[in-house]
Amino acid sequence: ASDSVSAPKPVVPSELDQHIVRVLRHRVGKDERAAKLHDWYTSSILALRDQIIERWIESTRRTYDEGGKRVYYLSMEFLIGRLLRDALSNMGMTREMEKALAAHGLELSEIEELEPDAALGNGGLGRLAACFMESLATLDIPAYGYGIRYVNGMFRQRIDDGWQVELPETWLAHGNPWEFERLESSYRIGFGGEVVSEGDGVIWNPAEEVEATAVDTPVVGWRGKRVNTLRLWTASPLDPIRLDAFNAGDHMGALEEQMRADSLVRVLYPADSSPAGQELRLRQEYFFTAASIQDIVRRHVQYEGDIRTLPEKAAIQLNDTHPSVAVAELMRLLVDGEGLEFNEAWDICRQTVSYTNHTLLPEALETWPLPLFERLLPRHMQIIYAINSRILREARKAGCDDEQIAAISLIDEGGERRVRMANLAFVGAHSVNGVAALHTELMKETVFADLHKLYPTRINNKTNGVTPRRWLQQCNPGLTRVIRDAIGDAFLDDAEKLTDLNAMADDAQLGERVQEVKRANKVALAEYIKKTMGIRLDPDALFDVQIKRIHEYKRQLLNLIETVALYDQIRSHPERDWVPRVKIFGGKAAPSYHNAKLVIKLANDIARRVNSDPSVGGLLKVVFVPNYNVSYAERIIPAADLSEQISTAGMEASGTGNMKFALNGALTIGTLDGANVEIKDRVGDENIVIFGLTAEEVAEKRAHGYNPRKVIEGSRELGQALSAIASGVFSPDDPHRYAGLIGGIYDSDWFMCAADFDSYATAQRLVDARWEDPAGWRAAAIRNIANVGWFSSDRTITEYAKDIWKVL
Ligand code: 26R
Repeated sequence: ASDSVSAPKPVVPSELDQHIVRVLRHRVGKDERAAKLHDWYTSSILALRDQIIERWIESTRRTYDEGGKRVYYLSMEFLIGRLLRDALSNMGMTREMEKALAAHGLELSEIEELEPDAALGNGGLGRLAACFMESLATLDIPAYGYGIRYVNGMFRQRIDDGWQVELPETWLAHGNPWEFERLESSYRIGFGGEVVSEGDGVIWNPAEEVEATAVDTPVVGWRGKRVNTLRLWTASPLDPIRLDAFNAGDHMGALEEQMRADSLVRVLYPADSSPAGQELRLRQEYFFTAASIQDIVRRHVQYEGDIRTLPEKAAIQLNDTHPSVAVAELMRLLVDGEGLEFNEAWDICRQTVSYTNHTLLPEALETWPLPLFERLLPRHMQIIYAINSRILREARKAGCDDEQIAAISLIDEGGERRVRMANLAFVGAHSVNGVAALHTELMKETVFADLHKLYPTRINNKTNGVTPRRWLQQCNPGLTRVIRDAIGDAFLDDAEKLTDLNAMADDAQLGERVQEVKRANKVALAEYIKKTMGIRLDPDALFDVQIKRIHEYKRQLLNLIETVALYDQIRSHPERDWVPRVKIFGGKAAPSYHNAKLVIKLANDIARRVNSDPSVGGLLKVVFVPNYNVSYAERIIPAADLSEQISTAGMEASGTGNMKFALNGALTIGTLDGANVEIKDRVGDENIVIFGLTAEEVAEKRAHGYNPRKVIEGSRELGQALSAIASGVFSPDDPHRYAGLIGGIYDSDWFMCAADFDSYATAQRLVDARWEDPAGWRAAAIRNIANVGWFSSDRTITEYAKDIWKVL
């Protein structure tokens, strides 16, 4: 009350403050007194953006003047999240913005909350693309990200009575202050029709055409040295309305073209398990790939005049096979457009293109029915046949037998004939990389074994990384401060300098400060969960977290079975001094993935029962947080004590959450899978908890008969937990709900939940024991932080730049 009578503090408006007010008036059209929070939000971003644009223009000029090679990162997904905090921090303007907003009685944190998550991706692959964009700018590499400007990105997840419900996310509803539409950068994209020969060449007459128009978002690197461009394509019809049809009374038919164009950029495919068998997905892939390749070729010819120097000036990286058709599209432009000989075009293509594989799961390897491909892209089909005959002749000459030829072919001839996008990307690229050491070795031994024999130097490894700006500095300012006080600022520019912490890992004072920050982060998360879900969590309990897409190979089910076993144990032995635990789950299931959705329901059923059981006395709490996304990850990861990375060995290509948790001082419980293997090598065996079968042992069990029933009979704890779930203890309203899910473990257990259970449960009790020694736990946490700087995406991108793109 005394505030209202005392005179306002005289504040000298800062330059940024004045700028924000000018923007508010002239671009948003509001007076300070009438401005709503959202108007301030828009004005703040626009004012910041003005500063970014200066650097952007400067970066573009420099690239042009230097005439060096540009990197083009083609990706169906960019899982960016929010940009305000990231841009402010990288521009070094956070304090300035806080002050400017304070002058109007506003808090930056509340403005930040208004920004919707740009969720133009499913999970790991999309988030990796976003980290890479930030690192490319940080490392001052001229680069463009190319993708689709989806109107509806990842769906919003609601939990209704424990079940996942999908709602459309309308991230563009209030406009997007970050983006610029570039009407001058638009291209015609054709579909269907026929190919006719004309003289020496051929002409493709598409039956249908849409226009792709660029929408650009600036990507600021650390310390704002370079600003690169994320170029997302939007679609429009050549003819927005057919007036003849409209005037004849066919009002819907008149708008058909508009609707066809809209559908191309309408939704992100949420299916990250099943092959998207839909024609629309192939259309989306071709739409954004063709626009990107045309843009690259046009830019090159405009600056250089000669298409034959393309490999010296452009490196095109394919993020998985989704943009594989780039190989055929580039060949088409070189042969049909530029009039090059096939062989010369092929050399240019291979020198320019490279491909990253992100999964070995057979069901996620893209293939398209040949009739569909031929109908939609008849000229590309011809080119693919031409490439195939060349490759198969090469293979024959190298001595391949029929079986090897069949495996190498771009066409899968077994059953319904299909085009193999992975093989197309492999042969059309000079580099094919995996995303973790183990994954890369498995690529050589499994999916690409025969191609690898034919081209033994092509496969290489580039272990994934994450940007330490977003995943340490921005999401965990408390920890960042503690580290700066301990070892100085050098780690801010080189994450590998975090190793300086090793010398202090046992320092009690540092341990205490790290612990204080962790506790504060846990309190903040607990408050948020209380506010949003009404569940009360004890910040002194061990926060045990598994957040990622829901998938059988990621084994949320194994974690849940162990949770049930622990629940049983606590109830049978209440006298033991149990370590209080909070089990936090989060993640989305593909809408058509039945078992994944059932796992979400199971987590919620277990949570309801456990959380309301007075006999566990608060020693165990289970929470499934709804709508897990990038922003939620930024809240949860700094508050985690234990990171669950428990995929069936050999199935998780890399994982990147694992890196983020370790960087924020969580200990990992995990299998020897993906990048966990390399995390273990770096943090040391004593600072990580590894359990379970190795990839080799999994393969061997699958090949030589594995009897899950026998395993279950041999483990009382496992047997009881499985029976409890299967018999409806957690689903009294529908006792058979989980009979099928659990039956799958008895019958086949493809993902080895039973095989790994005892080892996992034992590992969890070891975690408890370690938690009882707080000083030891803190030292291990510090050793994790100290030794995972290598997993910075700056290191990953430096390797791509040197080994694949040759730009450093
Ligand atoms: C074909 C289509 C439906 C589809 C399949 C699979 C679309 C998207 C995916 C997602 C896959 C390829 C993915 O996200 N892979 C993840 O890539 C991360 C970054 O390399 C890895 O860390 C992670 O292990 C891997 O699952």
